[in-house]
Amino acid sequence: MASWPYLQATSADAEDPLELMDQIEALKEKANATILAHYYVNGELQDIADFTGDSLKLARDAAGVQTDTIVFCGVHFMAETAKIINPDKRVLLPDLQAGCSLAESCPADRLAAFQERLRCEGRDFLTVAYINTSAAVKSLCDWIVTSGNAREIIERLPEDKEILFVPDQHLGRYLMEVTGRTMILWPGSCMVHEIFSVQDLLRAKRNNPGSLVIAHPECPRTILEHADFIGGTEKMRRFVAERSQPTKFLVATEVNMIHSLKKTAPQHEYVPVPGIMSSSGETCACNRCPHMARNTLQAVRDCLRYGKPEITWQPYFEKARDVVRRSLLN
Ligand code: CIZ
Repeated sequence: MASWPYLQATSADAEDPLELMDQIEALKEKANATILAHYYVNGELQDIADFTGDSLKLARDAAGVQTDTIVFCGVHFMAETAKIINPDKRVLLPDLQAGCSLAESCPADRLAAFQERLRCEGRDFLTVAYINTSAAVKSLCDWIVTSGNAREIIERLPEDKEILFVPDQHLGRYLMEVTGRTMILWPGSCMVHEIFSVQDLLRAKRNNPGSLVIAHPECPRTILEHADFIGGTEKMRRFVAERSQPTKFLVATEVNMIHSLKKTAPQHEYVPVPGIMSSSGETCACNRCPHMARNTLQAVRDCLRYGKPEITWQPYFEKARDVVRRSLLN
């Protein structure tokens, strides 16, 4: 691949958002790049992206990208997946520190040791990983699921096998309920969805009479019990789009999702379910993912300018490639 030719001096006053957007547009063209953005990144990044979506949609979009370079506005495991699907493309992640609490909860060596222990006990099982896992973990798994396709994939698995589900215990428990399959659950959870409190949700409901609660299945059961609709981000979008009557929705997921909901169905009002609320009614910002927040206009501009940080091919990507393609692209 040719060396990165787009170095330019930055002027001190170039950090105005509109100016940054212009710079990104120009650099994107020079670099022959496509920008993919997850629904959990800032609205301004969603607006300049060529594709927005959840992990499943973005994996499929990544498979169809024609340019040499992909800039993935999201977190590390998502950019890894795009690289696995596109070994010959340059995949840039604006900030390599953009990780995921779920992925971190399940390191590959611990999963391998646990699988070995189950095998030694004579257990006959399939390992199903939520997409929020490292590529090294994916390479140890039989299936990858997302909030968009988990139910369908679990329902297809042979009844005579046990299922080890990693790493999200809350999504796993929810899937056990809706599919009727018993699963061995890894004890991981998402730092954003785990933090919603029932009392705060009930207070938000009381303060917004007539509202409907839409909640992500990564939330604990105590939150889902109060939800009118449970689904991943794409399913949430479809749900609000299908309702023509203006409605107030209380949204229990990463707060940036509201940007996409507003664009999809502007007739409704969206109220973020708060992070932890104090007795005075003030809330923390913990319904905002700190990893997703590392994606900024500056970081996107700089990664296009310098051609890094880049996701580089790792030996275990080869093994992860089969399971990614089988699970996400079929
Ligand atoms: O599938 C994804 O992208 C995640 C992590 C959540 C969602 O529902 O979009």
